[in-house]
Amino acid sequence: MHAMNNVRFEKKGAVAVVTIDRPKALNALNFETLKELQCCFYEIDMDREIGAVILTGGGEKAFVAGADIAHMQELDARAGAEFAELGHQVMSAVENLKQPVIAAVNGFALGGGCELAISCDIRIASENARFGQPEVNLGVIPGFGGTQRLPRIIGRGLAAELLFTGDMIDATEAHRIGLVNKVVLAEQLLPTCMTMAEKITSKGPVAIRLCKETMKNGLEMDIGRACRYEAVQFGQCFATSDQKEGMKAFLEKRRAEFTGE
Ligand code: DAK
Repeated sequence: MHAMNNVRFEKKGAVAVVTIDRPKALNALNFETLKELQCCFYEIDMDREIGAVILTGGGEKAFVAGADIAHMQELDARAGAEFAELGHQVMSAVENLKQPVIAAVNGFALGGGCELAISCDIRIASENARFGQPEVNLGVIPGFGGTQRLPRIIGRGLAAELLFTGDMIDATEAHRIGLVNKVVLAEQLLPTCMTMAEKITSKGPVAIRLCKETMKNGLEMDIGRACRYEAVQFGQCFATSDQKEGMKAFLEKRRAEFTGE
């Protein structure tokens, strides 16, 4: 991994923890931070030892308070388009990563920060987390997929309200509307995410990868095609040693020893 100024990367067993670490700017995403995230996710995708990823923010106040407004203010049309393109690439890298990604939302997740959280597979929030798409306050629309991913997660009516009003919601409300999977005390946030990540990495690695890929791609299809696609992906499992070991271990009443092959 290259030296990074704004992102920290640690491996804890089979779990990678990625921390966006610019707490003085509430971890706002500037060009350099997005580039570092892009490199980091590229390397994680290639790393077969990593089975799950936790993405969080440095400090106690923010996950990510948005795209960096000071940086954006300087952009001309061309640089703006490049910035939006890079942001989209990072969000897609998270969404399409082979491994599941859990967002540990430890404070503000606003604008580009909310968009980053909704590119993850699972969101777990601390009690002080706040979510919102405040772009309309700045005279712009969400630029990293918010108008598209938010309605797909919480439905069109609720997404419209958040996008049009720019209102912030707290962790309890985010939980009520299905934006986060659970809410925990701040000090329990990383341990809770780690327990879930370790549970995921204890399963058959090929199955986890295929589950993510099949769910993601299938959601873009009609139900008939999606189910046929699932059948093909299900068939793929039978070409793996993980399937043979998983079923053999069950019948022998022992824990499976998966190899990810
Ligand atoms: N960018 C840059 N700096 C930020 C920031 C941000 N998004 N958010 C906070 N900071 C900085 C503050 O300027 C302050 O810096 P100093 O004054 O200490 O130097 C420091 O972080 C601490 O923030 P506050 O002093 O404001 O802290 P408070 O607790 O009082 O308030 C807050 C916390 C999160 C409510 C507040 O900071 C806030 O409202 N922040 C802005 C949130 C926001 O509007 N985020 C959405 C950004 S818009 C596009 C590409 C992308 C996007 C759109 C288009 N294209 C190219 C098409 C995406 C846009 C966004 O994400």
